[in-house]
Amino acid sequence: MSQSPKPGQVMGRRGFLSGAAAAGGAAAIGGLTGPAAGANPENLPPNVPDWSRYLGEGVDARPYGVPSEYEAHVVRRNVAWLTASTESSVNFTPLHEIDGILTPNGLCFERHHSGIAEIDPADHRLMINGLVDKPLIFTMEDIMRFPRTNKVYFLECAANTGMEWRGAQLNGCQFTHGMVHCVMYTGVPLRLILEEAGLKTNAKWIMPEGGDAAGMNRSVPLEKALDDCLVAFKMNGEALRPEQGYPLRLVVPGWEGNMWVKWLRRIEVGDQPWHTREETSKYTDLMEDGRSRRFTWYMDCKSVITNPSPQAPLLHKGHNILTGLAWSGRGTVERVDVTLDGGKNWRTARIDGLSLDKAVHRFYFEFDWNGEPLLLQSRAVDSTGYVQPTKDELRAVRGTNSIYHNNGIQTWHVQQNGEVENVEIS
Ligand SMILES: Nc1nc2c(c(=O)[nH]1)N[C@H]1C(S)=C(S)[C@@H](COP(=O)(O)O)O[C@H]1N2
Ligand SMILES: [Mo]
Repeated sequence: MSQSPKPGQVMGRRGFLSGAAAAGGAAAIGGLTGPAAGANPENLPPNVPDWSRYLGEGVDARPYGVPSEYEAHVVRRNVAWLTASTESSVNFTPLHEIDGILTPNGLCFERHHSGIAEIDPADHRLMINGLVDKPLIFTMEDIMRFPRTNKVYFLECAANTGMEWRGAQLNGCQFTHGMVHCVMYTGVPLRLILEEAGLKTNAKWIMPEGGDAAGMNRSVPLEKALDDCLVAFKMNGEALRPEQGYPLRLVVPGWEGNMWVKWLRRIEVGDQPWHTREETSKYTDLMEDGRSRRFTWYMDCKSVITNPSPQAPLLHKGHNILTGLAWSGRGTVERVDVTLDGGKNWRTARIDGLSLDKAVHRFYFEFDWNGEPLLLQSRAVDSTGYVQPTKDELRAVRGTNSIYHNNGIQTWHVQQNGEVENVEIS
């Protein structure tokens, strides 16, 4: 290898992969063994397995379904040292454990400034005030009598991958890229609600505000509010989870997650931006020359290989599946290219499933592995023709003072034993 990878900080060894008995049929690579290696021979053919000998649980056992006990490792995880408290903090979607384009509700990452507000929908109100003909207060029942629509959108926190600006840090795509989720929202176009109140001719901006203790608020230009924003009450068919803003959240497609106000209680209409905390001291980046970027709303095109990755090592030689996610706040993803050798050769991956505007796209690349070290990267191109940059290209323009909006190309180093590390190459 001509490039020398700089390893990331190892956090949390993959304990769930080691220690399994080597009884399975799968050939283990360099001591790494998958779940098949831990099989109980009594359950294997030609024996009749345990679960075929007894009646199972009845239909009254699980009024609200939960995953199999064998999937208990598939959970959101936080990184304790990142924040001083868990109430003003973040956890991460286990991207290496999911497939397709939709994130299951219970696995959507959470980002709160003041913990999860627990709201009784009977007591919840949405107020519209400011530059409107008639200020209005809606109940949840009022909201649900507006015409509604269903849309699949990704939400990405602007701080996703923010820890990687100065080099490889966190060992796992869950931690480097897990501040993204993608669900189907059911909600009312915000335009219909604003029109109900009637906009004054000098109306130019709105300020959505949350009902949590943070009362989190942001300025959103009226053009965007009238274009594709939703006031959503359902995700993937069921009520929003409390973590995601139950009973009501703002959906701001393609724009940074911070603007998607949860527990939405008020929208003020104004003629200029408010310059709230979340768009001045936070969610803004300092450039090399000391000036700050202002109103960086769009989430630019980005991709990541989720498997293999540090939490999902290669377990077999021969046929293997590489997969990952790509998204763009400016449209659809047109193409994803992948390299196994740190960028010497690029091949086009197969985008599979739906290609929806401002939603994540799933890509696959089937390959054969002979045990040689690999440097994996993916590079996405969106429907505007924008090409995902390298991290060095980003730094050349933005410097190294940034936290937010890091959409640079990620590198994973696959070692001969199948273990995978977060590295950077230049
Ligand atoms: N009211 C309120 N809305 C909020 C927040 C918050 O703390 N309070 N966090 C914001 C941030 S920074 C992000 S990235 C997204 C996270 O949405 P999620 O928790 O559904 O993943 O919600 C946004 N909306
Ligand atoms: Mo965020």
